[in-house]
Amino acid sequence: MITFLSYFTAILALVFIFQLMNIYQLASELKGENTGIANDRDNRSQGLGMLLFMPAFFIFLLTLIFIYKDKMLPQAASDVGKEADRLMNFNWVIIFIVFFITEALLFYFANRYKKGKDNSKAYYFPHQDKLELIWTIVPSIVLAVIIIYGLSLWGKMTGKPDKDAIVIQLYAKQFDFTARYSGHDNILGKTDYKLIDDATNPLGMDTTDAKGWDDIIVKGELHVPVNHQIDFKCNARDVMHGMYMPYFREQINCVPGITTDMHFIPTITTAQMRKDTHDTAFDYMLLCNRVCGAGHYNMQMKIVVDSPEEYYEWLAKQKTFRSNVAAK
Ligand SMILES: [Cu+2]
Repeated sequence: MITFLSYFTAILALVFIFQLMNIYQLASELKGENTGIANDRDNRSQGLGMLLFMPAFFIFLLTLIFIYKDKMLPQAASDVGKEADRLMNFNWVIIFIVFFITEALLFYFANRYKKGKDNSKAYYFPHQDKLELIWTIVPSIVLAVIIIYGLSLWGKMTGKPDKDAIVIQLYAKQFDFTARYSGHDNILGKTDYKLIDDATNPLGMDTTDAKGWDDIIVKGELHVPVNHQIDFKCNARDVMHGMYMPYFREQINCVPGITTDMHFIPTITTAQMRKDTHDTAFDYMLLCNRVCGAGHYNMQMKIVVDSPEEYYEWLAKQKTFRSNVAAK
């Protein structure tokens, strides 16, 4: 009822403003003013309006930023995540400097060069090489810096992982994730899509490859140790999925037929994050962020960042691929 009333009031207010404008127009026509052509008074009031709008616009924007700053990205919980935030902030600083300068000039010029009383015309300024050179070269250098900075971070995320990085396969399908730990040898066993059997071998593991015997397959939640590099190798069975871990600032596509690779060091345990956020139910999540079908909205997996002791304790309780096969 209240929503209806507020919509109704808003519509009435719009009608009121519209009618007020009609009255104003009719009154000026009666007074004999030609309202179709801007006169000197119009030009001055519009110019002043431009000047007043500029600070109002800036204050509005800065207030919004101040009010909603807590709603920006959550705390980064990985080594590369912190760097990604630095890159993001670096971009914001550049964007804001350019934004404030260009917007201020835009509104200032609109007033400064309004049509004057003497009907003077603005100076026609068609071309100047020096100016064009400046506004081409300066943004090119700034953009090159941003791109090189971004590429170097991307290289760090997707390049060669540490030698002792824990290798985990993330297998995406409609509509869930499966994690496969590489076990003692830290090498994932071979797979082949032709061997996939939903009931007995959902990842298509090649049982003749001994490297896969100690692999550990988990669903629902995956554990990783804090301060140790994790190397995620992503695959997809059916369509493209997304591997998205917002707190670690990690995102890469899982594409059928190829393996995509991303690694990072988690720096804050789940327990610590629960303390920091004052949220006892906090959990890191792996989410799919490619619209992959009807169940996409619910395609996720919990990530638990443990202390090393907790991690190895958890890992020891998981069944290896071979012991699982033997049990069947
Ligand atoms: Cu998906």
